[in-house]
Amino acid sequence: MQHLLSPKQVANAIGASESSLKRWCDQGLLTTVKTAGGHRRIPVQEALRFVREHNHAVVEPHILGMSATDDRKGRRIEGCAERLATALLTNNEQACQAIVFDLFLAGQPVSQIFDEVIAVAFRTIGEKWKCHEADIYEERCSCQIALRILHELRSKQTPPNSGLVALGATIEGDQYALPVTMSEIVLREVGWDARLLGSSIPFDSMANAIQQIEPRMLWLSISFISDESAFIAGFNRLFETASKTNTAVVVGGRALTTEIRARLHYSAFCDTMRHLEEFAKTLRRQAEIAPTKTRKPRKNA
Ligand code: B12
Repeated sequence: MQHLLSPKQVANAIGASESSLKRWCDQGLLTTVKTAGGHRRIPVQEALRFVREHNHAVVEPHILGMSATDDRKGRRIEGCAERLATALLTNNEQACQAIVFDLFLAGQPVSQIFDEVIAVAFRTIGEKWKCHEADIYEERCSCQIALRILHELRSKQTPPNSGLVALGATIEGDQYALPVTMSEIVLREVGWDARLLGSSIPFDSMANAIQQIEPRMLWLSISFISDESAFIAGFNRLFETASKTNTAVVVGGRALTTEIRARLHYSAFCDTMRHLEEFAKTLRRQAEIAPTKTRKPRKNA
């Protein structure tokens, strides 16, 4: 069920007056829905979009369903990666949430939070694991916390309505869940109906999904390759399937070395979530200018 807020609640969340809030609604800065009794209500995702885009300070984040903040130092990216690594390794989930959600509420692009805070924190954790300063269970536990935070961020996004479907996955044997989940959130942030199929999906199954759903984009995060030749053959076959439905194949991930990439067919390679965001925006603009003629509307799309 949709979580709806009254204008007064949103006003309280950002320390504004109820009349200002109602004026912004009247100006169309906030999209509202009407209750059966004719009262205006604001979906929580819409309130968050407004707050982020218009740079409002949030004084009562819990009203917006965010378990964030207690101070303002977390509103800048600098220093957040180190703090997050420490909070993850000490299993302090509340502190982890505060770091990420503060940045989110402050309007920092999710792509930047992912590239410059979460990925950097995990690099630190990886280094500590390598030097035996962090145990395997601490690394795994950190991943679980990060995934819960990513799922919560996703639930706070406005549902996409562009009709542009993107499917995402990791390849068989690749258990790395964070980058592929981040990609879904980044794509949804720029209006794509991004649907993460999951981790460790065989190429044949991905091909079936492409044929049935005919997405405009397939994104693959490739962090681990067990058999290089089988991967290259399977991937290039998948690219052929994707070409038939005019599906752009976008790839990224630490396992894609320059040598491997030279042997692959794909539409775009991205080093970062920021790159993905920019590419997705461009592709969206192109799709809006020239919708694909062959693609027919699907019941469950
Ligand atoms: C967590 C983790 C794992 C977990 C993941 C669990 C999970 N549920 O996700 C698991 C348990 C799978 C794991 C396993 C192993 N791991 Co590990 N792991 C890590 C760790 C600590 C974090 C990885 C991560 O998720 N980072 C966060 C993501 C978001 O960052 P990222 O991968 O850099 O992604 C960024 C970009 O690459 C890009 N990107 C990535 N994918 C995509 C996709 C698209 C479409 C786009 C646009 C962009 C993009 O954007 C991201 C954000 O900027 C790294 C350390 C590190 N340096 O990253 C080691 C690390 C990758 N692991 C390592 C190793 C050695 C292993 C094992 C071999 C250990 C073992 N002996 O069993 C196995 C591999 C087995 C396997 N089958 O995969 C080494 C790899 C060394 C090397 N030179 O290759 C690392 C670097 C640790 C280290 N310092 O030594 N690991």
